[in-house]
Formats: sequence, C-alpha cells, structure tokens
Amino acid sequence: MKTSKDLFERAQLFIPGGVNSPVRAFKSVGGTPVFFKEAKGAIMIDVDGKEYIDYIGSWGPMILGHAHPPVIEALKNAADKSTSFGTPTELETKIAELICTMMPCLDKVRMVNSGTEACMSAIRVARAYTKREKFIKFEGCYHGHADPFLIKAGSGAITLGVPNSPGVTSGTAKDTLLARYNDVNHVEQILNQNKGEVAAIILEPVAGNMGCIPPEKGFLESLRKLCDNHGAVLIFDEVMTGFRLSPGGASQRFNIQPDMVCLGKVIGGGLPVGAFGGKEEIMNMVAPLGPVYQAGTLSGNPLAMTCGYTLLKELYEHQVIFEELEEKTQYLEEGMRRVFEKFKLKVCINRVGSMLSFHFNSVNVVCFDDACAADANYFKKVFHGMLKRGVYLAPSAFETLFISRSHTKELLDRTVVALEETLQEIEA
Ligand code: KE4
Repeated sequence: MKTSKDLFERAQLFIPGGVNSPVRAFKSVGGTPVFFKEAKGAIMIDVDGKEYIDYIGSWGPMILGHAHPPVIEALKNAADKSTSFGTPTELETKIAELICTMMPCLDKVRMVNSGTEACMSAIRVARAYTKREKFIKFEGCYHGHADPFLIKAGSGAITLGVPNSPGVTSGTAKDTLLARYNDVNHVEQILNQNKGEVAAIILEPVAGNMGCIPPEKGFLESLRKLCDNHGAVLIFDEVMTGFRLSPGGASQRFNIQPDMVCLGKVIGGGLPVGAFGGKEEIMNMVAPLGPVYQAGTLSGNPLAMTCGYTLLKELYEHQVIFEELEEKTQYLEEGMRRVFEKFKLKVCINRVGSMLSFHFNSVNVVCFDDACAADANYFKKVFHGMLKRGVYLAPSAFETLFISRSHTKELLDRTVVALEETLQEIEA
C-alpha cells in the first residue's frame, strides 16, 4: 500500500510542489503532507487508513460535515442528467434567488468557479461603476490569487513568506493600496491621499487568512461611512464567512450593508463555485446586460449548483444550525483556553462563530503584524503533535479552524485531550 510519503514523491514529478494549492504542501510546518482518500462527517481517513478529526473542512465548505447525505444524494441524481450543459438552467436561478433571500443586501449575483474569480470580477465591476482604478485591500487579507490581490496577501501567500508574488507587474501593484486591518485612521489617510481615485475597499469582514481576526468595534461601520463619503464601493469578501457566521454571513451578523459581496466555499458544497453580487445598479454593469465583460465555461455548473443549493437550502430552513455551531466552537475554545492556561502559555485565541484560531506568544492579534509576530515555530510543534494524535489542523498559523455540525462534543473533547498531551510533550 502506498504511503503519503510515496505518493508525495510521485506527485512532485508531475505537479509543482506535489500539490494543486500551496498551503497543502506543509511548507510552513514541515514534514510530508498527508494524503487522504475519504471523509465522512468530521472524520477524514488518510491513505494508511488512519482517522483524523478534521478542522479544515476543505477550507470551509464542509459546514455540515463531509459526504453530507442529502448533498451526495442530490449529486448522484444530477450526475445522470449530464455533468454540464453550457446553457441556462432553472437551478441557477433558484440558487441565485436563495442567495439574495439569505443576503438581502444583494439584488443580483453572478456565478463563477472560485473565490478568486469572484473577487477579481467584483473589483473589475467596481472600477467600471466608479470609473476609478485604485482600490484598498488590507494587509493579511486574502482574496484569491488574481494579480491585484497578491500584495501582502494572507493564507498560502504569506504562509510561503512571499507576500508579494513575482509575476505581478508594478503597473498592477500601483493600483493596489494597502491598509492595516482594524485601523480606520490609516484607511482615511489613504483615501485622502488618493482623493477621487479609489474605486473600492475590499476586505474580509472577519479576517480568516492571517488566522481569525475579528473586526474591532466600529471598524466595519466606519468603513461603510468612509465609502459613502468618498464614493467608493464597499466589497465584503465573504468567501469564507458567507453562510457560516450567520444565515446572512458577516453582513447580517454585524448588520452592515456592503455594496458588493464575494462568495465561495459553502455555496458550492465542496464543488468549485464562487459568486459575486451586489446592488442592482452595480450588477447591471455586468455583461451581457452591461459593458463589463465576465464569463466562464462552467459557471453555474449543474453538479456544483446541485450541491450548493442543497446545502444552502438546509442552512436556510434549519437556522438553528448556526446556534449549534456557535455553541460547539465556544465549547472548543473554552477547552483549549483551559489547557493553554494550565501550561501558562501566552496565547491569543480569536473566535467568531465557527471560525477559530490561536496565536502563540501574543496577547492580542488584531492585524497582520500581530499575526506575523506570533511564534510560528511553536505552532509547528503543536501542529505535528496534534497530527500525530489524529487531529488535523490547518498546516499553517495563517489559517482558521472550521467547526462543522458533525463535530460532536466527544470529538471536541478528544481534540482538547490531544492538545493537552501535545503541550505536555512539548513543555516536558
Ligand atoms: P479560491 O479561489 O481559493 O476558491 O478562493 C479564494 C479566497 C478568496 N477569499 C477568501 C476570504 C478566501 O479565504 C479564499 C480562499 N481561502 C483559502 C483558505 N485560506 C483557500 C485554501 C487554498 O488556497 O488552498
């Protein structure tokens, strides 16, 4: 039977770095990436048959657990009717209507195939709508790998320690203005230095790509006001937070109305889906109705729509799920905090809803610099200690843990025990 090590060696012969997305390569935590073969609920099984409690959940989509029966059932039925038409289908309208119902700030949405596509398209539309070229992003926020965003991006980009990717031209970079997360004064200063030139402010309303960093009180409200005063489009990148932090994502949880929203992950139920949406007057700029071109061979793919619609509908019709997720994640947070305190470790635990991260040697992580100052080496030891004990955390200190409905109290307790044993071993 081939081990992960065997498979990784072979993969590197044909795939750059042996992976199809850098963060999977264990670069920042070291060691050989574990190859998985199947998953169910909160449990993933690697190629050696070892089970792990999964806190990645495919980076967000598996909010109701892996291989959620209604999703799999619907997918099997849909597959028999062809895997793609390249024509309009009724299901695309149904999921678009459901998204706009769950996120009332949206009048219209356009389906794409990834969060990257959603964010790059949203910026293009905002630029066309305002006839301006610059936009503001925040250090440590990740909006996918499109050129304009790979400037001090989070997630895999910072995990590799290469926040500014080669290949991004200076011509592109000049239009990307960088602000510090949770620093309203810095945003205002940038807007005043670029009066009348800023098309949009884009951010993760709860950052999840420099670990989890909540917006400080008043931050989102201030950005809303600044965008109104400066005629800029406020774009919430809810690829991660959308339909996770509440039935209406972060915009509902924090009661802020962005002008546009980018979506992904949960709306595809594990299949490749992204979407961008917004107010009618903005979205009517999008081809074929308006002049802003945006397209995709597999956008609105029937299999992806089937999985996404089935999952979203269950979240919409059983909103108690969000309270369950909140309660379970708080339970895990409290368990972890007890263990960190027992070992007298200085740890910042950030949590919003079912998104959680911990940062070593830090008291308070409110921006990218704070996240970078945390002890990545200690995280590495904890990661491997937990992996050894069958708990699969994100292989990077710049990611967020996702809890699903399938994470039972028993699994959460096992996670806390594994953490205690890991710290026992490290601190011995
Ligand atoms: P994708 O293009 O990977 O579907 O989405 C990009 C994206 C956009 N916006 C936010 C807030 C995101 O979190 C992401 C992607 N998230 C990472 C996890 N931190 C994907 C994992 C990976 O790159 O393999």
